Amino acid sequence: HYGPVPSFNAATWDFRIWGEVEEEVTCTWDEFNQLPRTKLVMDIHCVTRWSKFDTEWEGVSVRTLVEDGLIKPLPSARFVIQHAEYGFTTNLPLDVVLQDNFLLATHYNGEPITPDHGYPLRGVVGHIPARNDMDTPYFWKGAKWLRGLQFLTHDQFGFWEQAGYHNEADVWKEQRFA
Ligand SMILES: Nc1nc2c(c(=O)[nH]1)N[C@H]1C(S)=C(S)[C@@H](COP(=O)(O)O)O[C@H]1N2
Ligand SMILES: [Mo]
Repeated sequence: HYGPVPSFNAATWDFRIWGEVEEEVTCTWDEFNQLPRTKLVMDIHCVTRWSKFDTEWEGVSVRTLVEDGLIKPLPSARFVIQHAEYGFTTNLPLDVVLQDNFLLATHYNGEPITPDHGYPLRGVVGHIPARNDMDTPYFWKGAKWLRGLQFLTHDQFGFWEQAGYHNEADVWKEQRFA
């Protein structure tokens, strides 16, 4: 990752959802922890040619939040930017964010995600083998130290994408650079 590992203060941390949604939402760390939780076991694949099998993640599913009416994307919403500490961003199509393999993850293999890997919250994007209608996404397009989601009508490159990394980053095609 780029830059230092940020510190976390539960009293001042908040999570914000804004943009192409019916209502903007902000929640505190306590409120975030009241949200419905999901566990997910999946293989992760990186565009740099490594895989890790049967990884277990726990956190909050954006799809569940939408199904429960806690997030109401407008019909115009088609892309999502994850916003993290220090202004780091990364962009994904909304249909990827709404897959059951996308999680706002607090735990990895039963333990809170470590500071280096995004404590207290990181976006996790992974592949489910049955879903071959969709590109296998780019595990690295998950923001560590995640603080918010912005819904957009049009795609807008994030930090690494602006720096010349491939926007789709299909792992099977090894799409590293644009
Ligand atoms: N906030 C933040 N998140 C980030 C990045 C970053 O620079 N800042 N880099 C991404 C990239 S390029 C990678 S490869 C992974 C690295 O995650 P890891 O340190 O858990 O392996 O984090 C992703 N998320
Ligand atoms: Mo990376």
